[in-house]
Amino acid sequence: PPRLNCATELLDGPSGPADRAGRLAVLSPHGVRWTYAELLATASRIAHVLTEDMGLVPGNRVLLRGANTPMLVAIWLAVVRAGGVVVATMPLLRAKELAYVIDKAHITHALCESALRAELESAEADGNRLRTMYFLDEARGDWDAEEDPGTDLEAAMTDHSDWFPPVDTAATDPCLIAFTSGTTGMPKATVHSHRDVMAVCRSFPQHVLRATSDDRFIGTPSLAFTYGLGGLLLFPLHIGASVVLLDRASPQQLARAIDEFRATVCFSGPTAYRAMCMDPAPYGLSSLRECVSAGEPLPPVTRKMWKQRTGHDLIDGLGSTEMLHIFIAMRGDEAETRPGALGRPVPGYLAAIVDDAGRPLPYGEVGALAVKGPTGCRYLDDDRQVDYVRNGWNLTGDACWADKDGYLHYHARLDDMIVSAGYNISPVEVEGTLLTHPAVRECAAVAAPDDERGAVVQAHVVLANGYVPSPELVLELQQFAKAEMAPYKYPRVIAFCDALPRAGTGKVQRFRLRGAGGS
Ligand code: 3SK
Repeated sequence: PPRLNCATELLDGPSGPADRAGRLAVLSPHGVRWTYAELLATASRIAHVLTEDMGLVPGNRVLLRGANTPMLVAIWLAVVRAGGVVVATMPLLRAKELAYVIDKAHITHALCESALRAELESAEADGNRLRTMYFLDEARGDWDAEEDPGTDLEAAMTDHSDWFPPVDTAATDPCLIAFTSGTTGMPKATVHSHRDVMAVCRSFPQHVLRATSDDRFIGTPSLAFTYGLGGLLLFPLHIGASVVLLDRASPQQLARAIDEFRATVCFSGPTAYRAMCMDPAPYGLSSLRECVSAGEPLPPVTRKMWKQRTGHDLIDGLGSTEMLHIFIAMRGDEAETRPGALGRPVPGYLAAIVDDAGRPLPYGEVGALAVKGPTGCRYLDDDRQVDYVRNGWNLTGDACWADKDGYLHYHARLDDMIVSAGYNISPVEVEGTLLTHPAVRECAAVAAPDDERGAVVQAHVVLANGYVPSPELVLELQQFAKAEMAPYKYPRVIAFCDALPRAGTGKVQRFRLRGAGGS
């Protein structure tokens, strides 16, 4: 429809609020259990605070800063219900990064968890442009208005009604500005509308995930990362399911919470799934029904380990902040017959593999992935828009190839491809191979400059428990890689490290590994 407020759709569902009022909507390990009626009441009170106490008018941009909690979900819905535009930020962002976001997105208001206020205050040190309120850190436990007036937001909420009529917005009005993780330069701000939000709710979850209102969602990605926003807010609420919000989510904490809450649908990344297999905690994970992996390429060995550990196949997905969510995916049960494939376009999206001039390439040839569908890239004020969208196709920056049945196979991020002595080497393949060696817990392959070959493959390796770095182990890993892949792909340089540098999204920051030493 031309008029649409997606927060209403998410809170009320297709049959109106009465239908789902008593169902559980959001839960947390700190004891919160809100029904849809309670979530609506909380979001309504916050929307009143925003509009009446903080002077928000439709179109204002509101910075959100907090861990994944029920309160953050209510705030997200409140801002959108009031016609505002959410700009959610990763909890780990420092003052300088926050200042960039505030400036770039023309933020006027902020709602920030009290435990995270210091960096926001220093981001604002040079001017007090924002109208800001703070809310309680979830780990402080249940909040009781009588005993503890809390911080500004909770105190202000008590004065307001628990019903806020949604602002009448156009479907094409922006409701979200999401920043990319900035692995290749300054983060880009992507703008998404109410219609975009509804479009992603009706594509991947409906056609690939096929969750129902009886499902209970859980997972690790931040709500500030659109992967987490979809999996842990938009998708469960759209279908009237429940979601467990984990403010801290190490793989161990995730495994424990899956068991404790009997979660059925999990959104996470390959590293967490692998860690749950490598350090098996005494949690059965038997409640799980569907598990989604995205954010980083899924190594085949991780898929296999997860199946052995849980009996379930992972759903692999490729998405981007620009497209809002997943546009290529494969259900786990298809994985058996399509080993190594990434998947097919999610219904609603089209994909093509093109050369530098945008011409389609034959099956089997590696080229740039181009996609189009109900969502697409709209950068805020950024020259890079013309590089991303050409002739209506979004160039995602991924290199893939397609087989004759229309399945796409992942090669690498275009920026990460390694060209060595004229060979085009996929770091994803090198990593996937090294990960099958028992000594390797995590790894990332990058190009290291080399006088003779132009570049060579350098692997940064985090060792599994019980292994220590040594020249012998370097040789062993190199021999192993040569035996498993065409020898020109083996890592000529190997560097051991304690952890890979990662962005708040969990993505490896390869730019920080290029040029870092090794043997
Ligand atoms: O950036 C990604 O990897 C991603 C994956 C799935 C959904 C959304 C995003 C941004």
